Amino acid sequence: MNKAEINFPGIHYNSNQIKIWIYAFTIISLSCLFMMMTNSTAQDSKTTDQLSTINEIIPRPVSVISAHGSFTLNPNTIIYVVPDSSELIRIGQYLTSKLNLSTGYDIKVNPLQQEQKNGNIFLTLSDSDTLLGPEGYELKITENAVYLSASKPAGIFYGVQTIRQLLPPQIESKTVKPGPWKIPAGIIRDYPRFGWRGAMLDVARHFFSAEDVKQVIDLLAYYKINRLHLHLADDQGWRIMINSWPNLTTYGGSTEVGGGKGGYYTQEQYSEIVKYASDRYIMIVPEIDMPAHVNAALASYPELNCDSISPALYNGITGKSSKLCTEKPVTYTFVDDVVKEISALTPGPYIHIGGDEALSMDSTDYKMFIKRVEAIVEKHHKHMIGWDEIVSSKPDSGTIVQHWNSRFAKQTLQSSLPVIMSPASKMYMDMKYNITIKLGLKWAGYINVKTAYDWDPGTFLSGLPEKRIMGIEAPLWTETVKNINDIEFMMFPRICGYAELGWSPAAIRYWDEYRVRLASHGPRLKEMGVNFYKSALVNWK
Ligand code: TNX
Repeated sequence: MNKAEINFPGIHYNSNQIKIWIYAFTIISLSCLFMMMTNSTAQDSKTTDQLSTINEIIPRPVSVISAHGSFTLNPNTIIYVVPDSSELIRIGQYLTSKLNLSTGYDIKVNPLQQEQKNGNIFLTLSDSDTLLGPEGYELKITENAVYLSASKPAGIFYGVQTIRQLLPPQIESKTVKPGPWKIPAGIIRDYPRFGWRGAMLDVARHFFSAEDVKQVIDLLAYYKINRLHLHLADDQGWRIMINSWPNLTTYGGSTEVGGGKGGYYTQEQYSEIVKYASDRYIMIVPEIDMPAHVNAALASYPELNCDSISPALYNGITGKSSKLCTEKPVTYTFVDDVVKEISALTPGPYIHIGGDEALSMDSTDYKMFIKRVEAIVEKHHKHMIGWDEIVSSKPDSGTIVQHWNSRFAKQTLQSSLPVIMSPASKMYMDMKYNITIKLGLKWAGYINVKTAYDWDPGTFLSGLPEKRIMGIEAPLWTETVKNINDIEFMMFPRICGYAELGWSPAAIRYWDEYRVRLASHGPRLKEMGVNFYKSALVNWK
């Protein structure tokens, strides 16, 4: 039999036919193999994408391009800073302070040297990319290195938060964990929608220590929030030492809702908070509420009362109809002293004077008072901020209005002032998540995690042009909130959503996608020891 012939019973092939069969067989097997490979690559990349932290960042970055592979932190990783300014070194050290605890490595911050081996992180300030703006950053991650660049240090700081979120959740552990410490490869370009991304903490109804406030600041920074408004005085307590009026704190700060011992910040402690916040690119905005919400001041100084008789300290939960005596000159000396001392302690350009709910005051008196206070704030080179009500006094163009109550929407719309959006029905973190929650109030409605997230501050007040919106701020009033555990429970996870409303473009925000990303932050918040509300609207990991 010819070698090149195969004979099956009834079938004969010559050598050419055999070649054609082998050829066809090879082509078919190769394409099958190729199809299997591409199919599995597609599936692999789908699974890695789904698992990859690159799709878990909150607030959602403007643009994310993921690539194959990942960078791995190792004991020899160095963080190089360019230029080696003290500010960049500080940000680098902030990052190492987070990384070294959980990795157990001793990662150091160095100025850039000539030759670097693979495995390092580069923090670089550069003017070349003007599109990123003052808070934006670009992050390139390859298998060999991490390159973070920005035009301002704030951008580097926000990029560092993204790096933390790209690492596994255990990176937030305070004790050494095994790793591996992988950062998925890709390119992220990112910058905020609004310049004002705030939270507010009421330290007057219940007092919280400087340590508690710092804990809140650390958590806000993780989500790229850049303002912390402190509500420093109300009926139930005055919380910041004013050297020229010391009884405000020593007496007026000596209680809180429920009759606890209250407390106050010394000027040194306040300055420490300001510095701690500013190192995390958060501006402190101090508020002294007036002409109403002032029982603590009236109780501390009889002369601030029209009848020169001080009321008792107040530790109830509901509002009191307290008001400053607008006819007395001493009232304006008082306001001037307070604004002067707080302005001197506050590097930020804003003083919040409240101005809300002066229900027991004649409206002509109210408007006159607010205008006089505005002049005092301006004299001390600050811009005044006030709640909706101040609009009736026709403030100057440098003044800012904080929108809280829909009753005043029309008035606020009709002014031409810049607006900070804090609509109570969406953003009041003292509102209960739902009917089952013990903490909190409900006058503005229940605010579950979806209600808090699924709206757009840009279109909420129809007719308000986006250029008038400075940004957003989520207030936490503390009539029912007693300690840091309560603060965390009411803030988290709603604040994660507010952070995203403030940062991410409206066009890339969807509740159904967000809730999956939020679920992946459960383990992170747990590692950080945050007492967050495990909303049933989210399938927590
Ligand atoms: C309204 S918002 C207030 C606060 C209360 C809060 C409770 C605003 C300007 N005034 O004094 O603490 O409601 O939700």
